[in-house]
Amino acid sequence: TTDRDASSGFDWGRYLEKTGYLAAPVACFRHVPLCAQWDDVTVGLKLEVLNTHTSLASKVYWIATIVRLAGYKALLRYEGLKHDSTQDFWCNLGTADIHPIGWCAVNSKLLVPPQRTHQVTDWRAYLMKRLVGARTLPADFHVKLSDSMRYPFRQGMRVEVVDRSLVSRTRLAVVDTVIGGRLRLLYEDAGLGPGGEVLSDFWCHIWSPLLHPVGWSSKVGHIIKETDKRVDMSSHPTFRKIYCDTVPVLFKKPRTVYMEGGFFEERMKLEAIDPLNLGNICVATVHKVLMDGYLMVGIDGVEIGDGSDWFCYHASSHAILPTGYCQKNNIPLTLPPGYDQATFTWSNYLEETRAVAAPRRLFNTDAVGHGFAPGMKLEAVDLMEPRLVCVATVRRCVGRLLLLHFDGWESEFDQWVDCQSPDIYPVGWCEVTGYQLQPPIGPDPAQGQEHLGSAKKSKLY
Ligand code: MLZ
Repeated sequence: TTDRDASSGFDWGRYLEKTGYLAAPVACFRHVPLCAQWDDVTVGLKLEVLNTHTSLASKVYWIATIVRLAGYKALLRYEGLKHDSTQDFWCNLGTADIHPIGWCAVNSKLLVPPQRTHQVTDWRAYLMKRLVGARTLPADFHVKLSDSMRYPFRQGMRVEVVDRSLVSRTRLAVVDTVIGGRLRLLYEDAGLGPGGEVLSDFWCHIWSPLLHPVGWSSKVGHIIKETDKRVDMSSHPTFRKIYCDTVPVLFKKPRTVYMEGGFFEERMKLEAIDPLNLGNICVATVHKVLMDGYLMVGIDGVEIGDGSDWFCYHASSHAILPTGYCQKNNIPLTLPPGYDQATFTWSNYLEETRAVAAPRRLFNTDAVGHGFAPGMKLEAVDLMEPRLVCVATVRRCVGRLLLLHFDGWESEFDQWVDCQSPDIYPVGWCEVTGYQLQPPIGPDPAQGQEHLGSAKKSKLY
C-alpha cells in the first residue's frame, strides 16, 4: 500500500480498503484508455511485475496475481505467497511496470522471487504447476494503452464553447492544454492579468456537449459572443501559435433526431437538470428551438427574463426529461418559487400556465445497461468547477442518470450526470493521465461524516 497518487498524495488503495473496495469497472467508461481491453482484465489474472521487494540493484521482475480490481487499480499478490495477504500491494495497471507472462523470457529480464516468499525448493516446477491454464494480460496491452491516449486536439486550435460567464451564449476559445482527453481552453478575449496569466479559462472533455467546431453557433442559431478585438492576448504563448479552426470531424456528434412530424416546440414544459445546480431537476420550459435538434431551455420561476440564463441542450440530452419523470422515479422535483411539494401537480401547473407538456417520445430516457451501481467509487469532474477531478461515489442510478456524490462534501454538491458522460473516470484515471486528483476533504469518510460549512453553489465558479 505504498502506491500513492504522485500529485496529490492521496492513496486510493488505502481509501478503498476503508470504504469497501467497490469501484466502477474501467469497461463502464467508453471514453477512457483501455476500455475495450478491460473485459480481459479480471481477478485471478497473472502477470509479470517489477519486483520492488528485493535488495538487488538491477531491475528484476516476479509473477503476481490480481486479487482485487478497482478501476485501474489492482491489488496484487506475488506468486509463492499462497494465502498470505499481508504483503498484497496496489498497483495502477495503466502506469505500473507490468507485462504478460513470458515477457521476461522474451526480453531477457530476470524473474527473481521477493525476499519474503515462502521457501520453495524448485521454483521452476512450482511455477510450471501454478501457471498452467492461467490467464495473463493481452500481448498488445501497452500498445493499446498508448494508442488510446492520442487525441486529435492540439494547442492553438480554435473552438466554440459555452461562455462560463453567460451560459446562454458560446464564445471563441483556443486550446491551451490537452490532458487525458480533457482540454484547457482560453477564451480569445479573456484578457491577461498583471503576471501575464489568462483571466478566464474553461475545462472540458473533447466529447463534451458544451464544445463545438468553429461555425457551429451560426449554423444552429445559437448566440455567440463577438470577440472583443481590443483585448490583446498576443503576448501569451498559446496565442502566438499558428491558429487553426477545428472542423466538425474532430467532434462527437449527438445522436440524430428527426425534427419533422412533431418535435419540441416553444413553450412546451419538461423537467430539466439545472445547468447551474446539477443536483436539481427542475420544472422547465423550451424557449427556443434551434437547428439540428438543439433547444434553449429555461428553469421556470427563476428566470431573469432576458434569456441570458437559458441553456442549450440537445434533444437527445440526458439532462431533459418528460414531465412526471421525477415523481415516477422518486426524485424530488425542484419547483418554481411559491409552489409547494405537497400540492404541486403537473396537470394543474400546465393548466395554470396554459402550456403543454413536451411529448414523452421525444426524450432519450432509454435505460442502457451501464454497469454502474450505488456505492461504486470513481473520479468525477465537478462540473461547476470543471478543472477539478474529484474522488466521488455513485449515490443513485435512475435509468441512464447517475447521481454522483463528492466524497467529503455536502450533498448540495451532488450532480446528476449521464452514465456515458465523458466527465467521469475510473479509479486511477488521474494517475494514468497525469491529471491532478482532488482528494476527499474533511473528516475521515470511513466515519461516515460529511464536510460541513461549505457554501451551496449557485453559479459556475
Ligand atoms: N471553491 C469551492 C470548491 C468546491 C469544489 C467541490 N468539489 C466537489 C468551494 O469550496 O466551495
